[in-house]
This record gives sequence, C-alpha cells and structure tokens, in this order.
Amino acid sequence: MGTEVDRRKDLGGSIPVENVQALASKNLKDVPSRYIRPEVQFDEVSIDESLHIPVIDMSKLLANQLGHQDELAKLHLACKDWGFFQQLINHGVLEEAIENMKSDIQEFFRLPLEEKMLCAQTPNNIEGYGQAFVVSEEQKLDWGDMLFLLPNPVSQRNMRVWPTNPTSFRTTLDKYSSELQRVAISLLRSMAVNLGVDSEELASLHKDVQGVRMNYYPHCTQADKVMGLTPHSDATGLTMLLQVNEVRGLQIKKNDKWVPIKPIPGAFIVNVGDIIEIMSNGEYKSIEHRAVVNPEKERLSIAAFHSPIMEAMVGPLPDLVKEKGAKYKTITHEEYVRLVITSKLDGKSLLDQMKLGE
Ligand SMILES: O=C(O)CCC(=O)C(=O)O
Repeated sequence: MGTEVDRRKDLGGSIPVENVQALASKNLKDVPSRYIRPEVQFDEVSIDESLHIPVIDMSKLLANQLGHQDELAKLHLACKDWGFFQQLINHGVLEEAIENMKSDIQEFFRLPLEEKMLCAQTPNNIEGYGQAFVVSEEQKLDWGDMLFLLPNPVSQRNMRVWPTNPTSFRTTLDKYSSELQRVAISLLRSMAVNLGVDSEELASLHKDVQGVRMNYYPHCTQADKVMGLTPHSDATGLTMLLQVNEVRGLQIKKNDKWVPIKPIPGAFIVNVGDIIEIMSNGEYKSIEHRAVVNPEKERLSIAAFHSPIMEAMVGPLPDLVKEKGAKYKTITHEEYVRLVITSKLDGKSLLDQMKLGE
C-alpha cells in the first residue's frame, strides 16, 4: 500500500496546455478560439450597490470578547445565506507575512518562463506551475496560469516544485501558510459552535491539510470574451483568498447574478467550500465564484484551501442528520479528491453528484 505521499502523487493531474502569460505577451488581436467563451457576454453582472456582503470581525469571534455572541450570529448567517464573507483586518495574521507573500509571488511570476518552468507540474500531479482542471483536448481554457503547492502536512511537501527564486519564497510561504492554517482552524471552531456540534468536530479533521494556489491572470486584448477562472465552488473545506494587487476580478453568484467583489484592504475573503456544505448537511452553502480578466493589467490572487485529512470520511456530521436525515453521500476523502482532480470545473456540478434523493 502506498504512503500518503505516494497516494497524493497519483491522484491525477491536468493535461498540459500553453502558458497563458507567454501567450498574452504577444498581444494578439484575436486570442485563440479555445479561450473564447461566447456565454460570458450574456452573463448578468450585478450593479446593485445595496448588496451588503457580510464582514466578520475575527477578534470578536474569540470567547469573552465584547460582541462575541453577535459576531457568531453574523458568521452563522454569512455561512448560511452567502457561503462567503469578507473578514476584517482583525484576523491576527501578521502584516509582514502577507506583504512578503504578495511581493514574492509577484516576483516569481515576473521571472522568465524557463525559470518558472523549473517548478512545472509533472504528469499525473496537480502540484507545481501550470494549469489545472484541463481534462480533455476539446475543453475551453481559462486565461490564467497558477502555481499550486501543498504546504501542509509539512512532512509531505514536494520541494521540487517549491521555487527557490526569489530566495525568500520558501520561508515566506512557510510562514504565510502556517498563519492562515491557524486562522482557518479558529474559524472552523466558531462554525462548529454555530452548527451546534462539538467545537473540535470540524477543526480536528482540517488540522493539517492545506493547499495554496497562486493565480496569475495576464491582461487580455479580448478580456470581455475570456474567463480567468471558470465558475466553480471550492471542492475543499474552507478557503481564504487574498487579493494580491489592486486589480479586481473576483465575482460571486448571488440570486443568479454575478456580483463583483471589492476586497477590503488587509482583509481576507473567506469561502465556505463544498466539503463544509456536505459536513453541515446543507445548513451552510458553498459559493459559486469566478475570476474575470482585465484588458490592460495583470491580476494576481492567492487562495489557501483547507481540507480534511485523507483518511477522513466526507459526509454529513452524524449529529446533523438525526432530525432530517442525510442529504449527501458519505465517501472517503481520497475518493472525493480523485473525483475533483479529474473533473472539469463546472459550477457546483461536483456537489450535485454528492446529493442524495434528487
Ligand atoms: O482569483 C480569484 O479571485 C479567485 C481564485 C479562486 O477562486 C481559486 O483559486 O479557486
């Protein structure tokens, strides 16, 4: 039987495709047809300024703080109604860790292609520099490249794909990822309390598995016809997203419209992922989101995904099925990850496969 490392390696990968940053640098008047998404121009984008996206003050979530109960209630509503919230600067992540991460990842993506390719994904593996979720030669492609690394568990890091240029990169990611892991666990404790289960129930499962996807979306001469990242919900537990530069592009789906998100400086954007939707037996909803591209400027973002350990079962928590019965199947996390990696991104379709009785 393979070790955890072996299992992780052969879970599946993505078909290699052209580097988008290199393609964008050609400034072609017409981008290749595989990137053109005719549907994009028909999608409705909300201009409703009255939509108040929940903002959660992390410091108030900690017990014995003034406003603790109110903030817990706000968090509960945000997870139920939106599956999404912006979190104020009081998350406790050191500013230095965030700024170093932003600057090192920008420096990495500025390197010549040959240098970045030293960290390229290898066949059948999602870690490294490249693209993800390309599962067929016919499929439409996203206008973006990514560097995907798995900082946790530390013992299973694949250092071959961790950049050494800039020289500070490894230390920076190490610090950044451990800070975010700590905050994610703390949020999961508050979410469990809100769901009425033991406070460690979600946290203990998510304590040591974390992936970090650093997204690079180059400018595009036909920005209104391409998609930086296809609409999807995160197949993981909890995601903390950081906007790296000043260019906006994240949109979330609310009431069948795409709502552009204006990040709060210093805040993280937090998404409920499919696994929390499943574990909460549908009480919390994962959010469908996408990234659009700018006609003149590059955009960068960093998504940190927190997932259960491979041995965990992905299914509704036993305490939450007593009254209404299970609304989702239970499968091993390994089976679930295999399904995710070998599927095309497609809204919340993966989650539909987990639903029972529909
Ligand atoms: O770039 C963004 O704002 C979204 C990134 C994202 O959704 C992801 O990496 O899964």
